[in-house]
Amino acid sequence: MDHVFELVIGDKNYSSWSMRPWLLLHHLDTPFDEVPVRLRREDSRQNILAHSPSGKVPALKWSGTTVWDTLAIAELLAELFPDAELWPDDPVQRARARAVAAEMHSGFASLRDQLPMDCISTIVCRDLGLQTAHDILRIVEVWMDCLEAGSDGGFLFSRFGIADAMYAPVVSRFKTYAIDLSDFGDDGRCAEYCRTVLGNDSVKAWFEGARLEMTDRS
Ligand SMILES: N[C@@H](CCC(=O)N[C@@H](CS)C(=O)NCC(=O)O)C(=O)O
Repeated sequence: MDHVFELVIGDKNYSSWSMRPWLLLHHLDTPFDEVPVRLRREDSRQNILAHSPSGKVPALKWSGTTVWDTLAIAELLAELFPDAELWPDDPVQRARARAVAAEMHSGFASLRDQLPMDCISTIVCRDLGLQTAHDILRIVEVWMDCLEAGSDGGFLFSRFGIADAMYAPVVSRFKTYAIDLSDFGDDGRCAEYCRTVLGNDSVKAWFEGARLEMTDRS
């Protein structure tokens, strides 16, 4: 069955939540329309509310309804495209992937606050706060654990999936702020994982979109 999708997103350079479902749709290679809404403007809330009852992006319009939360959109896509294995097929791995994705969805507030996503920029951050450092330590621990458990495809659960989409904006932040993960216990696997994510076609396409968007505005 062909699905008709409209994804309401914020600025590609800044909207980390928008990036996640966009990556999944792009990865699925299924057609979808983008509905861009600019953030950080006086009329942003009003413009988002025209599409999304939560007043936040992303929101996915599909089959006469609107799904307004990143994780809910990811779950819907996993359900609609079972062959893509956006969650791992193995139940134990799937349970772990869900925990890893949920931890991102509900956590790492300090990292998100102190190091906002800015895909195209390089920014010097001289003083990471203690809480942000704790967040990075935990992310390295999570990634190492996944990559240790036999991730032969280079992604957290081998194939690109929801867990990777959830952490892709974190990889973008680590690049922007030049975070050296070896300072946080990485033995090289996390740095390699970042390179894999940054080399992913969907991630590259999002970055290119962010670059074009910002070029158009300058
Ligand atoms: N829990 C939501 C969070 C979404 C969210 O916070 N989105 C931000 C943009 S990245 C937003 O829409 N902020 C409203 C605004 O900037 O006006 C989700 O998972 O989708």
